[in-house]
Amino acid sequence: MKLEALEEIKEATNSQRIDEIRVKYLGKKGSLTTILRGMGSLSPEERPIIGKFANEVREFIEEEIKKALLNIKNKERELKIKGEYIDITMPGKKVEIGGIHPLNKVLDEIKDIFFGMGFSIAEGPEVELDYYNFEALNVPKNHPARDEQDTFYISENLVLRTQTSPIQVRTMEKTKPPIRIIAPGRVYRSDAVDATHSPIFYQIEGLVVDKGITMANLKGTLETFAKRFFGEKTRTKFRPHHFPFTEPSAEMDVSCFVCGGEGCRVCKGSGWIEILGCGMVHPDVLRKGGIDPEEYSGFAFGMGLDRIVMIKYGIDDIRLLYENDIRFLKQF
Ligand code: 2NL
Repeated sequence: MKLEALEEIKEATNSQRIDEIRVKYLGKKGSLTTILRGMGSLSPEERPIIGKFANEVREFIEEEIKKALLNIKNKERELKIKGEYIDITMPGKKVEIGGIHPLNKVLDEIKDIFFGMGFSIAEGPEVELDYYNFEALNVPKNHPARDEQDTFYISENLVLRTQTSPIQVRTMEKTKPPIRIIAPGRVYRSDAVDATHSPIFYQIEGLVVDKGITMANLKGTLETFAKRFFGEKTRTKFRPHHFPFTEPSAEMDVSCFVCGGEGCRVCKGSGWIEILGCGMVHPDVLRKGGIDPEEYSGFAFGMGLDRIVMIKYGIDDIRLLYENDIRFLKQF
């Protein structure tokens, strides 16, 4: 039995097996225990001899089990350490860092240019009262501009803003001139998606109100912006236009920053690129903003950020700005 137990202990490779062996020989129903129990039937002469021998066997098996367990524990520890081994000479995992989206990159540039001219940023809600989006901007309920803009209506008096002008109306209500703000933000129109239209896009508007503001201030400010953004050689051209909220109104073109005005693919051969609309704030709009047009005057402008980004980088499809395709975004 001694040899049989020894053999089994030697073959055991884990502590669970050792436990089984212990139960088999030394447990309550184990073989050695059975022998010790049977001692009652032995003669008084045999008893001490067999007893002594059985005890020796028990001690021997216990000792072997102890040794085997120690051995197994050491092996298990070794294996565990091997499994947790770290090769500190291996190159690290590369951490992918995101970039600034081209819309935000260009927005940051434009903000910086206007910060440099003393403007600050104003913000407002994207879900806007019909009053601030249309009514206060000289666009009454039956005005054709409301069809043109094909607005998303939340309810009769609540819309997704179609421009960021409502921010400026709210600013006029809250603050006394001088006002010098730009109002960037997301705007909405119920347009079908194609290469040049998206129902969600971005606008940057600006508003200046003070005593004695004239068209000269408008031109100076927007020319400075054009030169800082497209390059010092850029020339500007103001064409008469119409907006319900400004009078007079104009659109500003910049000389093509690619060909310098010669005519190329970017400017479609004309040498000029249209980049924004502007004008002197209509007296009725000032009045609705709580500002007396007899005392103050102002100019305002608005541009589509998406359009500017597309012109600047030569992007021919607006959808690229909203699909979040890494292969596209990586380039900026
Ligand atoms: C365009 C033209 C424009 C304005 C926006 C404005 C705002 C107030 C008062 C008067 Cl509160 N005007 N904004 C003025 C002229 C043009 O946007 O083509 N945007 C993409």
